[in-house]
Amino acid sequence: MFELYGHPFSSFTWKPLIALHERRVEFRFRNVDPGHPDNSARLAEMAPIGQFPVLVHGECEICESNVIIEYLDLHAPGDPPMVPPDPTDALEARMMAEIFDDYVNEVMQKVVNDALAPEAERSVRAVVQAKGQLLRSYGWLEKKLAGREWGSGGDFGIADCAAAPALFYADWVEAIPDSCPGLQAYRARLLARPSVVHVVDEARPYRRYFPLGAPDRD
Ligand SMILES: N[C@@H](CCC(=O)N[C@@H](CS)C(=O)NCC(=O)O)C(=O)O
Repeated sequence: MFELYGHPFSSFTWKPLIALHERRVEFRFRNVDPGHPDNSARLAEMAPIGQFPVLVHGECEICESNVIIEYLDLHAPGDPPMVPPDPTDALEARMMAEIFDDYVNEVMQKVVNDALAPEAERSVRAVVQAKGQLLRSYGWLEKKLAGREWGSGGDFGIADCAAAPALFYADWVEAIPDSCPGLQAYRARLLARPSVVHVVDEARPYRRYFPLGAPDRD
C-alpha cells in the first residue's frame, strides 16, 4: 500500500496525487493539516526540512514530487508512463516539469508567502519582481507549448502533473494575460482532466487558506 503524506491544498502534493489518480492506484492519504498531528510528526522525521509531499511504500520513504512520480512509474506502472521511455523525450518531460516547478510554482509561492508574512516583513519589491517573473515565464511557455496538447509534446505525463497546480495557483496570483491564449487554453485543458478535477475538488474546503483571497472561478 502506498501512503502519501501531504496537504490537499498544497500545489506540490497535487503532483503525485494527479499521477495516482491517473493510474487509479490505491493509496492512503496522510493529511498533514494541523488536525492530524501524528501525520505531521511523521513527516517531520522523513523530510529534510519538513516539506511535503513524501511517499511511503514499505520501507521506502521518497521525497521530492518529481521523484515520487518517477517512483510510481516503477512500482505502479501505467500506460503510457509519466516519463516517456525514449531518453530524449524523457529529458524534455523532466525539463518541462522542472520549469513549471521552479519558474511558475516556486515563483507563485513567493507572492503567497509574502502575503502570509507579518506586515513588517513584507516586500513590495519582491512581490513586483516575482509577478514580473511569472509574466516572463508565461511568455516563454506560450512559445514553447505552441502546437502541443500536453506539456512535453507527447502524452499526458510528469510535465502536466507539475503544470496543473503551478498554473492553477499562478493564475490566481498573476492572471495569464490574453497575449498568451495558448497557455490559457492549456490551463483550461488541464483543469478539465478528471485527475485534476479530483484534486481541485478535494482542495475546495481549504480555499480559505489562500491569503490573497481565492477567486470564485475554477
Ligand atoms: N521540491 C519539493 C518542494 C515541496 C514544497 O515546496 N512543498 C511545500 C507545500 S506546496 C511545503 O512543504 N511547504 C511547507 C514548508 O515549507 O514548511 C518537491 O518537489 O516536493
